[in-house]
Amino acid sequence: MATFDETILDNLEIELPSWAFGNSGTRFKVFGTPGTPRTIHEKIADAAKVNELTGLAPTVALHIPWDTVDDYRALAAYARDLGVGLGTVNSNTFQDDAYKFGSLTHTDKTVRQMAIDHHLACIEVMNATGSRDLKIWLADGTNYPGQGDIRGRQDRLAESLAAIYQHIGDDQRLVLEYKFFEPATYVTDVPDWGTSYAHVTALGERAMVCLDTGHHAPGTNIEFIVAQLLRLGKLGSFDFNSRFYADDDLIVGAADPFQLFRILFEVIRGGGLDTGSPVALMLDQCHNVEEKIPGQIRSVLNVEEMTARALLVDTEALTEAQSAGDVLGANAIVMDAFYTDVRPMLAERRVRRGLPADPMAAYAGSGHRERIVAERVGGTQSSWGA
Ligand code: AOS
Ligand code: ZN
Ligand code: ZN
Repeated sequence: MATFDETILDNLEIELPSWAFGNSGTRFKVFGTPGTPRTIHEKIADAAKVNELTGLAPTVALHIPWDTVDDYRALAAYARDLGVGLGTVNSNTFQDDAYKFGSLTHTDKTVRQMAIDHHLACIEVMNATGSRDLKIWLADGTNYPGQGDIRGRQDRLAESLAAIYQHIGDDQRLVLEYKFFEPATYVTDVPDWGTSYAHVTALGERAMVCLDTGHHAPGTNIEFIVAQLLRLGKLGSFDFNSRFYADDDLIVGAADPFQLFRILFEVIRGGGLDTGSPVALMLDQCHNVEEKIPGQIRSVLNVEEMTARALLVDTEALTEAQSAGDVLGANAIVMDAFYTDVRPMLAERRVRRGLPADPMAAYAGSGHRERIVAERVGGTQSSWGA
């Protein structure tokens, strides 16, 4: 069996989004799942279960205000007791009526200030939880030509981001996510990596780009963007998921495992998984019809599996083939790694580290699902966006 230095796998950490454990849906229907968490505490407990069985998911991302509590220090202590930490804090300026025509880009200074203040409140949460990253994704944009002044919106965005960035602590970062459309359909104010890059570069060192794999037009070469951002030192984090059509938020690696392999190959190539790298890996997914805890287990295993395959690329031979102009030889080296079944090796590695060889089967046989279904009755199940 092919082997490689396992340090990168040892260091692999994938943050889970609290909202993945809540019920979510399409525009048409949110199907409930029995046993769905009713509180952020139950969401954290579910995330801790994923980590317990995989050893891959030591932190949970929060979403404010969905995960609002009175005492964030106590919440961080609760998470610690379950063996996980609280990670990225995600802001939300896409639910209030006030934001109908924009948040950080709004023409009305009062609305812009309200959106800025929300981010400052998120930084306060980070100060209490010890979180490093504030992740900003904006729904801001317009639907019709003429509806807004494209240039003016960029100027206001830059100003608002600067007001937020001033409050980012020395050990904290602001990561700005881009998305090419939705909910806006004509102009999105942060539509692409270039726009995000321009804004975070203007802000300073502690501002970076967040790349959500589902936020690109079909056919986009995402690994090129990864390589470029790493080269520029501005790739801060990933929101992993997969897509068939739009921003589907499906299980990472489900739609196109080869694309995930190519992305992870470039991450490794650029030092993104080296010790001390600034690149944070997160999931940003919704489980509409499948079970949520197994959905998250499957997701982190997919990332681990494609990382292992990417590590198998014989980079020395590849460089030689590239320099020799051996097109098919170079391609074969990459494909050989991609086609290698690393699952037996990863199962053996898990056992060596005191983890179940097959975390999916371990969960199914643990009785945990039956327990939470019986326990979590009454109250209101959490929903994406509720
Ligand atoms: C929205 O499309 C973005 O992917 C966000 O990162 C994320 O899904 C959202 O903030 C979760 O509510
Ligand atoms: Zn995202
Ligand atoms: Zn998204």
